[in-house]
Amino acid sequence: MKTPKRYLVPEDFMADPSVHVFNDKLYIYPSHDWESGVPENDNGDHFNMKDYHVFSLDDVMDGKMTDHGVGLRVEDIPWAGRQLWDCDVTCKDGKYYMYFPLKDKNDIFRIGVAISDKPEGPFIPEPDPIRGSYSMDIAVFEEDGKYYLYFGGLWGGQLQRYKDNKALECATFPADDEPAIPSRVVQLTDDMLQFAEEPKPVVILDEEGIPITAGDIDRRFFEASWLHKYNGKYYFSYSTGNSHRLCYATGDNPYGPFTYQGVILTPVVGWTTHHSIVEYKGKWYLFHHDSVPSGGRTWLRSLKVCELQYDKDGKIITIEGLDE
Ligand code: FUB
Repeated sequence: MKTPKRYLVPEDFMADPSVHVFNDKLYIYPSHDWESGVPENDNGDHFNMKDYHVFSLDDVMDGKMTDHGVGLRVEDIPWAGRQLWDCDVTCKDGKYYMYFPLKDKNDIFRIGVAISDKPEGPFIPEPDPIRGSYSMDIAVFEEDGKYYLYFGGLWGGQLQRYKDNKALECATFPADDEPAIPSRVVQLTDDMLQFAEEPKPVVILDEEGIPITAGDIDRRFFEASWLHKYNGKYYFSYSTGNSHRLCYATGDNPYGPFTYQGVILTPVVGWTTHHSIVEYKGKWYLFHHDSVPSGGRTWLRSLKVCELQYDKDGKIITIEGLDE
């Protein structure tokens, strides 16, 4: 389906939008791309982000985007090495918790927490990353006072360096006919600062109930986890990375397993694709990014939004990534 889309921040480069409704407004927490001069490679070194801006909006397709300025910067994080990638924010008891992936001084991705009294920040980082955290691309889903954190991504996201939540001596990719490396989900502690349990794999099954394999690159998880609920079902959505799609799978609870359903967004201009899905004022929206305004430079991405629709059976109607 071709659908009208809006670029949200035409004056700057922003990517990986995590979007939530707080105090009746939409708050957008993107990664902040910039021209750092780092050459492009499969490790993602060119995504050399150093701060986050926070935006809000109350009319999705036409309203003014308010830029609340910098919510967190890398130099304020005591354990920082480099690369602030996709974050997410949630609210508990009037406090706002930002979860962010950042490489530490040994160039290992860890997940940090930063706290604010307001959704727009500024966010004050905790002195250390979450114990036992690894990899990147955070999404937080809340239900009945429980907070579920989804994370993980392949290649530069370092997920292939871990198995059963332990670091491996060498990065290991499964053979093409073995189950794909899964995203992870974990509940947070009551104080929101640590993992309350061991992270669990987010298993995606095919229509016959068999785990999607590593060689099935059009359907397997790569990065950019997101969870939303529609008509009582849990929708786990993600990027397929090197096949450049946003796909989704549905399940009966936040841990899964989830059964593959289809493509949400076909490939966009640019290598990465990353999104969030949110309901606001009775409509559903897909927030994502592409590299059209930068002329295809993969590390300079622009935020976009469009409406997302379901058919009568709850299937998401596929959106065309290319507008022309
Ligand atoms: O923005 C850096 C990385 O690119 C993100 O963490 C991935 O999801 C991809 O969008």
